[in-house]
Amino acid sequence: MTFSNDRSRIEESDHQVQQPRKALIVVDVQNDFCPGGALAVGKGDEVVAPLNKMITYAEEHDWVVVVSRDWHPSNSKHFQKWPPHCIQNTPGARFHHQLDYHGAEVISKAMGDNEDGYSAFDGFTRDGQGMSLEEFLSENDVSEVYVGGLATDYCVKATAIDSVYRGFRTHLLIDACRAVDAKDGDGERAINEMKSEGIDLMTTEEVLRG
Ligand code: VGL
Ligand code: ZN
Repeated sequence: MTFSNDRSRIEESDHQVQQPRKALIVVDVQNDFCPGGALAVGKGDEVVAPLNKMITYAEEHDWVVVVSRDWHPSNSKHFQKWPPHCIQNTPGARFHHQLDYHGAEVISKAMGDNEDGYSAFDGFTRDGQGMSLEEFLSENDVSEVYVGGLATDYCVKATAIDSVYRGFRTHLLIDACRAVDAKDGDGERAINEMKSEGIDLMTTEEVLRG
């Protein structure tokens, strides 16, 4: 290879404009939100299979993959509203053992004593000591986000709405989320609310088909 070819290659990379990227955000697929857990979501574990397919697809297409986790201190005031769940470093706070999260960036949220922290946008990288999710997505040139996980009527909804408010084009993976449904219809109402906020509803199959 000649010197001038080398030089032009360097200039190309110097001036390279980053293409906008997509991100998959997998919300709170943790043992306590799955059957047998402290705050079990009905059929919560059914999100694992479609989300694993999405993770594989995302990795093959150079997307950013994020998994959020509810990461509460044991004395959280959040436990005045909810049974204690997802306490830092306990088995209930671990990701579901079948979730393929190992290549993903982990976002820890709800670490304050007085914090509900439903949205993944309330969380941070590096065990909660690093950058916010929004900074992380910006650093990775993300403009479009796909959200799934647990639970539709709390953390998924809060995350998707924060995402669209922050200007990301936002899609909800309707087959890859499940609701707490404390009141009958909460999940359905959450989906309608997300839709009216401008969030696009899609199935995993639609994404995989391209
Ligand atoms: C969640 C209730 C309490 C969730 C977290 O992940 O949706 N729900 N804490
Ligand atoms: Zn919680």
